[in-house]
Amino acid sequence: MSEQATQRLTMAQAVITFLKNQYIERDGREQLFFAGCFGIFGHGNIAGIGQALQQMPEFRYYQARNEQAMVHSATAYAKTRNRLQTLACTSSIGPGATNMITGAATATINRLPVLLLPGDIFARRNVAPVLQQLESEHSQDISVNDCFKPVSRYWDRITRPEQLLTSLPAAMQVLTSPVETGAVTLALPQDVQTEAYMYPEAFFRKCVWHIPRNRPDRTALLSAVEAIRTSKRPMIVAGGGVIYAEATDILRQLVDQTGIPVGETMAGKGSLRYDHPLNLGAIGATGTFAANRIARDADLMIGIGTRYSDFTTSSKTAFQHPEVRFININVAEFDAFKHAALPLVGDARATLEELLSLLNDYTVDEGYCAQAMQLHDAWDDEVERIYSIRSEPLPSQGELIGAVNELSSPEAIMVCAAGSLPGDLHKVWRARHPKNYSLEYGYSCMGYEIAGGLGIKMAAPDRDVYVMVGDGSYLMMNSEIVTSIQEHYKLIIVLLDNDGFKSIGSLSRSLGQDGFGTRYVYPHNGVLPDDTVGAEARTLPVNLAANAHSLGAHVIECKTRADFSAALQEARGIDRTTVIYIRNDRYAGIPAYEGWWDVPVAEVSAMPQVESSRAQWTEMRAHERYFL
Ligand SMILES: Cc1ncc(C[n+]2csc(CCOP(=O)(O)OP(=O)(O)O)c2C)c(N)n1
Ligand SMILES: [Mg+2]
Repeated sequence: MSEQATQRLTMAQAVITFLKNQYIERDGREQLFFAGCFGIFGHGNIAGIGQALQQMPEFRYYQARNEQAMVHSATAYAKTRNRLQTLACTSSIGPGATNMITGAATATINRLPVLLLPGDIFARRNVAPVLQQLESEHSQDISVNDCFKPVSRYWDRITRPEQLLTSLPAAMQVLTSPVETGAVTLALPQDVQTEAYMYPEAFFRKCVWHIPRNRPDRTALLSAVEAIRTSKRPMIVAGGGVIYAEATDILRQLVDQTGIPVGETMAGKGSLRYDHPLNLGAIGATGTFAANRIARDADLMIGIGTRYSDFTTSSKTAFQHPEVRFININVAEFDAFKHAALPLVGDARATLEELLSLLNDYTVDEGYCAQAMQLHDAWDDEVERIYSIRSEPLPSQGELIGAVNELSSPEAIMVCAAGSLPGDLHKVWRARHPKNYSLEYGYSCMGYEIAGGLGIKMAAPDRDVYVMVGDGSYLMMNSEIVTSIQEHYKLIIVLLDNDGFKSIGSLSRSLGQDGFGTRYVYPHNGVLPDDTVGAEARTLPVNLAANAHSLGAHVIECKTRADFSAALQEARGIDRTTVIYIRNDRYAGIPAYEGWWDVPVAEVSAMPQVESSRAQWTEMRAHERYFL
C-alpha cells in the first residue's frame, strides 16, 4: 500500500464523516445530499453512531419517536426535494431495526432514496445472544437485519471497519441514481461501530455526485415521433418522474404545442396545473371521467415517468382501443419496457426537449383536442359540484377537501397516504403547483401521513403543510406530532374521524361483505357489528382531539362545516402544529368515474350478495388486457 494520510476514527465516526461530505449536482446546482440523521438510540447504536453524531453536531441529529416514522419523514423529505437530498436513519438492533422495514419498503416502492443504518448483533459473537438477538441453530450469520434485503436496493453488513471503504461509495451510487434509488441498508454490528481504524483521508474528501440527464436512443426517438405523427388519439400519462425530473414546464410546452391531452397518476398529479385546458386530471381507478374516457379510446399512450400501477391502468382495463400502443419515457429500462412499449430510456426533461423540437409542426386533430377540452370543462364542473355539497348532519369528505383546497395558500403542500382520502383527493384536489399534492400511494402506508408531513415541512419550511389523515391512520401513528413540536416544524393536520375505515368499509360492501370488521364500535351479541347493524352499534369512547392536545398540538374541534372553514383560517395564524378535528360521514362518498380496481371476490360463499358481487367482478375482469 502506498503512503497516504490517514485518520484514526471509529467505524461509526467514519460513516458520519463520509456522509457529511457527500454532495449532489444536477444542472449545475450543487447541494449537500444528507440533511442530517434521524435516530432512536439503544444499546445497538448509542456508543457507535450515537457517539459519532454527538461529536459532529454539524451533521444534525433529529430525535424521532418511532423508527418507521423517521424513515417516512426522511422519504417524504427526499420526495419534496425531487430525490436530490435525503436523511440517514439510525436505529438500535432488534425491534428498532425491524420497525424500519415498513419504511424501507415505502421508500423502495416509491423509488425514493433513504439511508438506513440499523445496529446489528456482535460481529465477534463471543457474548451472543445479545439482548434482542434472533438466534438460529443453522447459522451464526443471520440477524433480523436480513429482513431488509428484499426491501432495499442495496444491502450490506459491515463486519470490519475497512469494509466502509468499498461499501459507502456503492451505497451512494445507488442512493443518487434516479434509476436504482430506494432504501439503502447498511447493517452496523454494535461492536464494529466502536472499533477504530486508520482511514485514508481521501475517503473523506468532498465528493459530488453528478445526476445526468440521459437522452434516449436517437433511432427510438425518431420511431416515437413517427408513431405520434401517425396516431389519431394520442394521450400522455404523467407520472412522478415528470416532477422529479423537473420536466413540468417542458411538458406544458409540449402539450400547448401538440394539443395532446394529459392524465395524471397519483405521483404525477400536479405535473400540469389543474386548470390547464388539456389537463384531464387523475387517470385510472381513482380517475376522472375526462381522463378515463380519453384513455379508453386512445390509440397511443405516452407514459412519462410512470410505473403503471394497477391504480393507473384500472387493473389493465383503462386502455381499450384494439390497436393501442405505448411509448414510455423513463430513466429506468424496467419501466420503459412495460406494456410492450417503444422505450425512450432517458431523463424526462431531456427527452421531452428533444420530442418538442421534432414535433414543432405537429398538432393533434382539432376535433379530438376540442373533445378533450370539453371533458376538462365538464370535469371542472363536477369538482365544483362536489365542493358545493353541504351534507347534514355530518359533512361529506368531498366538501371538506374543497374547503382545505380553497382555504389553504396556493403555495401549500397537502400530504396524504391511505384510506378513502387518496382516491377522493386524486379526483378532486385542484393542484396549483407540482408540489401541491404529495401522495404516498406506492405503498399507501397507513401512518405515513403525519411523519411524512414532518419530512415535507423540513424540506419546505416556507410552505404551509396540510396533513390529511383519517382516524384509522391517525391511531396507527401520530407520534411525530411530538417531533414537530420539538423541532418547531408546524403542521396543519386535518383529522377526519368516521369511526373506522370508510375506505375498506365501502370496498367490503362492494364485495358483498357489509363492511365487516371496518367499524370502530363495541361488539354486539359477541361479534363486531357490520354496516347492517344500525342504532344498536355503540361507538367507542375515544377522544382523538384530546389525544392530539396531549401530544402538545393546538387543537381546534369542529362540529359543522362552518366551524371547519373558520378553523382553517385560524390554523394559519397558530405558531405550532395544529390539529383540526372533525367528524365526517362514513357513507357520503365521491363516486368512481369509469375506473376500476381488481379486488377478487370469494368464488364460493354462504352469502348471496357475495355471489352477485363475484358475478359482476367476473364481467369486469373480462376487460383486463395483456399488451403484447
Ligand atoms: C399499514 C396499513 N395497514 C392496512 C392498510 C389497509 N387499509 C387501507 S385504508 C384502511 C383504513 C384507513 O382508515 P382511516 O385512516 O380511518 O381512513 P378512512 O378509510 O376512514 O378514510 C386500511 C386498513 C394499509 N393501507 N396500511
Ligand atoms: Mg376513518
